[in-house]
Amino acid sequence: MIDLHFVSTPNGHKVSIMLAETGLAHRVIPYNLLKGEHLGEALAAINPNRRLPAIVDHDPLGGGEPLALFESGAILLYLAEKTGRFLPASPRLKHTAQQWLMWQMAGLGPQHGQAHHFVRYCPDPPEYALQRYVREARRLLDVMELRLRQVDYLAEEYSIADMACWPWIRAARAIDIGIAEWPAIKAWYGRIARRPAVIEGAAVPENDPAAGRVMTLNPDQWSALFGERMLNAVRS
Ligand SMILES: N[C@@H](CCC(=O)N[C@@H](CS)C(=O)NCC(=O)O)C(=O)O
Repeated sequence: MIDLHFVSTPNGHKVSIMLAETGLAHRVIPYNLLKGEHLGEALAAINPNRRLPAIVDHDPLGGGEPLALFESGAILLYLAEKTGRFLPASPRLKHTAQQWLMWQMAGLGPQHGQAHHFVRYCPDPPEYALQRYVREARRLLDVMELRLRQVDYLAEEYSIADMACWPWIRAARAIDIGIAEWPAIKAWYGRIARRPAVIEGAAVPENDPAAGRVMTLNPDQWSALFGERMLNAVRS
């Protein structure tokens, strides 16, 4: 049994999709970020970074004590190794999949994340920051488009690299980026969206507090996500 510590965001959906794809037994433990539930000691014991998703595998690869893991990319690699699925068998394609997974973790996710911050959460966004992150978000889509003009999936076969990117592409509409501008991404997006496990994993659970486009947070909610409450949780 795997516990999935979860919030309904692109990073969370990467893992809920992988769990649906592999059919591994799991239970979802939802957190409400706006209430600061992720800042408490329960998550800190699993993830000192106090961010989601995280997992605890009670029947871990290699045996022994339950294994706690954080960072969605590391979790996807672990689940791929545990099941022997969704990482290509050939070394060439396996490393290609890992390359695109790292690209998602270091580029697409963080840069789109900053664009989401300034477009959706920042009360008075500076024009410079808006331009900087939306431009970079779009540039990364240009990069992905070039790749997907050559291949159906990022590592030629459907893999955890696609699972990592797909929820962030889905979320781009919330920052007014329409993927119709990138035809190869649009086709790739549709191929993946039709997979039954993606439909299942991407719907878990339907409690996205940030589903709307622009979020107006009260001061306490803002503090839990971006201010003193967030900072003090790690320092305490
Ligand atoms: N690189 C991390 C990012 C985790 C992350 O930032 N998660 C967000 C939700 S998508 C979170 O927990 N936010 C809470 C906060 O910012 O305090 C991963 O991919 O797992």
